[in-house]
Amino acid sequence: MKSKLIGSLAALLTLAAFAYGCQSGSSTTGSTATTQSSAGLKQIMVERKLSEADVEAALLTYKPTGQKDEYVIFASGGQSGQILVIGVPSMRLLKVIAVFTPEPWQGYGYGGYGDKVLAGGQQYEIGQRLTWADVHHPNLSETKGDYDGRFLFVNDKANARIAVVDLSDFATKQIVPNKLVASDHGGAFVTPDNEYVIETSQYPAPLGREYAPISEYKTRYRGLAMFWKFDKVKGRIIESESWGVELPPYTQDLADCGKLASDGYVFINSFNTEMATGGILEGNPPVESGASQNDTDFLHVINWKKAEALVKAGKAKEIKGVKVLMMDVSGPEKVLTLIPEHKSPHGADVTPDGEDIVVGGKLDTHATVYSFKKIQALIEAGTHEGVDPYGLPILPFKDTIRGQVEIGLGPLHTVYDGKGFAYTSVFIESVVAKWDLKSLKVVDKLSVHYNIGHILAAEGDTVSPDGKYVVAMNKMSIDRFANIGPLYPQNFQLVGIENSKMKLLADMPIGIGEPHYAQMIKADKLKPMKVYPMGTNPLTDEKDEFAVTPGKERIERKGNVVDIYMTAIRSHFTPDYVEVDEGDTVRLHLTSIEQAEDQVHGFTIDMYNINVSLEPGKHENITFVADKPGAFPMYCTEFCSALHLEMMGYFMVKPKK
Ligand code: K7E
Ligand code: CUA
Repeated sequence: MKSKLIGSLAALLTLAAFAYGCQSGSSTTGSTATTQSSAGLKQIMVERKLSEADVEAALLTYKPTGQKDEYVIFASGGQSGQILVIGVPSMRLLKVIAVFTPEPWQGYGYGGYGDKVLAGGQQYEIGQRLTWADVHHPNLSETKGDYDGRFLFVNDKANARIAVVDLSDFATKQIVPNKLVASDHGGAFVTPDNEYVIETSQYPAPLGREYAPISEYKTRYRGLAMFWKFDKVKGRIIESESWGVELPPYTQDLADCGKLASDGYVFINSFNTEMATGGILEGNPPVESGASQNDTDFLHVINWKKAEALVKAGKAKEIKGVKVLMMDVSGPEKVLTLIPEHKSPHGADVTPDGEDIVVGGKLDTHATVYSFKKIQALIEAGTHEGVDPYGLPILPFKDTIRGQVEIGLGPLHTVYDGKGFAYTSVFIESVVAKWDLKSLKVVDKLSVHYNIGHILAAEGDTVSPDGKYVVAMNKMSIDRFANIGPLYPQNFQLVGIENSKMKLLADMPIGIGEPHYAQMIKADKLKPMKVYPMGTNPLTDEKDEFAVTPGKERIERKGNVVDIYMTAIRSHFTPDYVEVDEGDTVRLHLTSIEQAEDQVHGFTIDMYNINVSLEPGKHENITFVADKPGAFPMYCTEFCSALHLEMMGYFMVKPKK
């Protein structure tokens, strides 16, 4: 057994040598160097108990220093409120983008531009400052149904917010709070040309964040699909041109946008059409069982292009200044239609050609494949088998589907390879199920470790997926890693899907929050800047009016307002000595006048909770009250040069007499 294994390892190494253009030949040609290293490798395999499959996986994923990844994943950082950027196939963490949570390295939320982004995401009328988020579904911007590498959108389930990240500098630019709903889940999904970023609610609540007793759940609680208008040139959501579609108080879950054949439509699965509200102490069943009584829930189908036209025609009602198309309009106008789904489903995933919508069974062993053509024909013909309590038409289930796939225990989400196969995450069974989109038969299953939630594919949500990798986003990792206490990391597992059998290639523990979805884009589609044009304010993407040029550094006082115009360059700040009086308002305008790649400075003042990152060319405006007297060192927080420690100064606050 062992010798056979080692024999094929030699063949594998030969292949590897060819693949990497190695000049030293192979064991079959008798090169001494390779023979010695093969012998060494054989020994390593034995000592480390590595199988041939392990070595192959290592060869397929290992990136020697300097070799770059082919793909980049943008993954939800879960409760961390951030986005993880991961290289594929190496599964190396490249960055954590600060989004909803203050992040010190990027100087996000410690005095600089990030404070303003975070402030934009607050609901001040509610009076609570939010410093975290439950990040679920990052989605890349699209042009003609293909990732264009320009922007990234993500939702905060807990507080119903959407964030916009600009991939020209990988910085969060905008957070928009939803004024109408109390939690979201079906977001952030984009329309194929990114006209809209979609956010649909999860747990129903009175629209506009009002109070209504739970006994009025059926009459006053509602869901909502929000269509956030996106301006691709400015790279910002335009709140005033955004609108919503009222939904019944079922618990809307995952959403996906139609494309190609189904362009112009949105699909949202749901659960709890029972409208259970819990109340265990009052003698009611908990939501988990109350919501699982009916045999079916509803797939919601929204014709968003028609909804948009109706909103523009003045058919919407204003709630808290937001235009909302109500159900008494959307039902009769065939804008909102329901289709039965098997009980408590999860995931609604449109195929790359837009023809089918796959809904995972969750509590059912099937995935249901709905046919868009059939759905559309029924809607247009006005055929329905009944209406729900809100007057919304319900299509006959049997006439809407192309079939059902017997998947296994707990199917959730489905992604595609663009070669005719679908890959469904199967939570309870802890497998990835690969199935044929034509025959609707499972053709391969791969065990993953453990309890896979989402699954993602290379270019997976585009009209033309790449079919090279999928990643299993596993919720549990029980015996996979060194014990680090009772809070275990989640586990991303890279799976090769180029051959008929799936192959597990690498594990990546995720030690920051519980991630949900992620998307994977070809790395060469990302074209971020390497340095900022001199004096750029990342909030506006423009040269700041207070940008400081070398030689123009100065301190100006008007009354008790002190303006400090400061520059940073290796290895000093100018000015490096600042004197103010206790109680003065300090407005620090700080420009990095570096233009060399990867020459980053930071800036902090002792005891003032100020810390900004100064990438080359970046400008920051920091305003604060000098309310603590003392002699405070200010210094550069990034090891920027041999004289980095010398890059410091004093910020003097003279006490009031
Ligand atoms: Cu399935 Cu919030 Cu996308 Cu997680 S959701 S698994
Ligand atoms: Cu600049 Cu350290």
